Amino acid sequence: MRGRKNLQKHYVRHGFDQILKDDLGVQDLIIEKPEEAKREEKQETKPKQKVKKRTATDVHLEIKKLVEEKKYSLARSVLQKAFKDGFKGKRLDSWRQKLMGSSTKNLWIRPHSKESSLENKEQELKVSKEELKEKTKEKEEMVDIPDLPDFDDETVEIEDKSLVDESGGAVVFGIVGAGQAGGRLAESFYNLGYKKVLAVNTAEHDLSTLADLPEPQKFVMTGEDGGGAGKDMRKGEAAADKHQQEIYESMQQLFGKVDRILVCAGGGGGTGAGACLRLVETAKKYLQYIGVTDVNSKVGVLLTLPTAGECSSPTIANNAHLIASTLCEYAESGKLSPLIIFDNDKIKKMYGKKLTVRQFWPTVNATVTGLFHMFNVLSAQASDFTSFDPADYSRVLSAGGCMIMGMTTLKAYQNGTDVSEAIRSNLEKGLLCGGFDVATAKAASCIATAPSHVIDSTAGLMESFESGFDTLANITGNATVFRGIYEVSKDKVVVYTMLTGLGRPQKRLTELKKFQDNKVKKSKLYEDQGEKNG
Ligand SMILES: Nc1nc2c(ncn2[C@@H]2O[C@H](COP(=O)(O)OP(=O)(O)OP(=O)(O)O)[C@@H](O)[C@H]2O)c(=O)[nH]1
Ligand SMILES: [Mg+2]
Repeated sequence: MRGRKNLQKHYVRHGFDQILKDDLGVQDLIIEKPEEAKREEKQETKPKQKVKKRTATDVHLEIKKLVEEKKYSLARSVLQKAFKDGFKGKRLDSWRQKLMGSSTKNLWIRPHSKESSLENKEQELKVSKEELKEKTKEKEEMVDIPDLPDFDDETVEIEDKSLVDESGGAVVFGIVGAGQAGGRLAESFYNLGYKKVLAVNTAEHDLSTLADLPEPQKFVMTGEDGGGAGKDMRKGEAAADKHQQEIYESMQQLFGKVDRILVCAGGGGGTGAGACLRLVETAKKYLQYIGVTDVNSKVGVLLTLPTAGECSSPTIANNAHLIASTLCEYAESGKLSPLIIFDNDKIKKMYGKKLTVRQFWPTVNATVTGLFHMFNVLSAQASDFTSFDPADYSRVLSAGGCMIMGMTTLKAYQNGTDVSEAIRSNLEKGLLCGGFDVATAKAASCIATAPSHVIDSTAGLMESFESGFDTLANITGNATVFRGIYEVSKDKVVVYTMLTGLGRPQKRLTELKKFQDNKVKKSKLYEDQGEKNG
């Protein structure tokens, strides 16, 4: 670390007296002229030596070294400056891809990131020195005009230097993944084109396994005693508390303009479940900052429930019960929307014994994010038959309460009874979380997709689908059913269902409670909630 006096010398050497005064909060600087500065003055009178021109290779090597030293922020600054200075080349493009994701619009510097060091500052100062010179030059060339009073702009347009969403969905989501499950789900979303992703974890190691996510999209919430929360939700909560400001700033840099934010976490662990509510708070603040209205219905949570095997640990069952019932309370009282619950146990049973250990989580995650994506992407597309439009999708997302999704492949679809039966069975077996009372649903979306040859040759298919949709409305106690019929390239007839505004999955929560050990300490934040939920 550079000492205060050395820091002063360093700033003076760069001619930034005012910046230094501001930084130190003093009026005047009483500094001896440093030896280095004297030496530099002397050197100026000597004839100038020939300086070797900097090449793209030099820039590449400099960035490589910084990345090896994990100084990502500084590496980004160097890269940004190099592009500004006109350096080009495959290696620099590849750094851009690695450090900033695929978007070329994404040239930003993380101002308060973890590794923000004096060296960072030094680099930023170099950049601003040049900017200062340029500005002075510009000023000299400018025409003098009289001062006019400032206009009171009603809305401030936010310059979007963030990542670009490539999901093709009607709604632009910012995704925050907390803990290992949350991080992996976030990565799975990223691979579907949801580029506005931030993964946070108390364990740096878990973040490093998210190979597809660019480094700037990972944030380590350092705790008091090293990595991981060890299934202690209080630690996850405290870490998110401590880093709330930095996470907020990361959202500013990565998300830019988004319509909604979805926080993903696995119920059962310490980090994701513990940090979840704090992240919801931060997400709401961020949406407010970018001018989104009604933020309570624009921040949702995607929560997974643990498998029965995992619940043999009372801590996991206790954590899952606590976070699930707390989030249900939030969703029921309109503090977030939607609360999407996926049950790992149910998904595990659906795949039976087909999956290897290596395939298990990636397949579960691809199922979860793929199903979610399906509704977003179809609502962005017009159908020649019945469109599930963006306004319908928005209403479903804002309906509050819990949300579940499911899909079913139709073996028979020749008449209305076939389709109705398939939908009925989907609500019983095909939803990716059980224990809900589907009659409590306030709204539902049902989208039928079929290949061209089925669409062209099946007489009465439209009526069959319609009667299936009506069945859904009946079973859900006359929830508003938003419908869609789409022609797709997949050679199957599939019906996707999304129910929302549901009451909590009481049966599933009771099941989790069976595994609980009441001696497990509860976090402060959840204490009252835990008592309330029994
Ligand atoms: N769907 C899904 N669930 C997962 C995945 N990994 C873990 N889980 C579930 O999430 C629960 C919580 O585990 P983690 O996400 O590892 O926990 P954490 O939030 O990192 O918390 P700590 O490890 O205690 O710091 C587990 O009990 C699993 O049920 C995943 O990749 N996908
Ligand atoms: Mg973990």
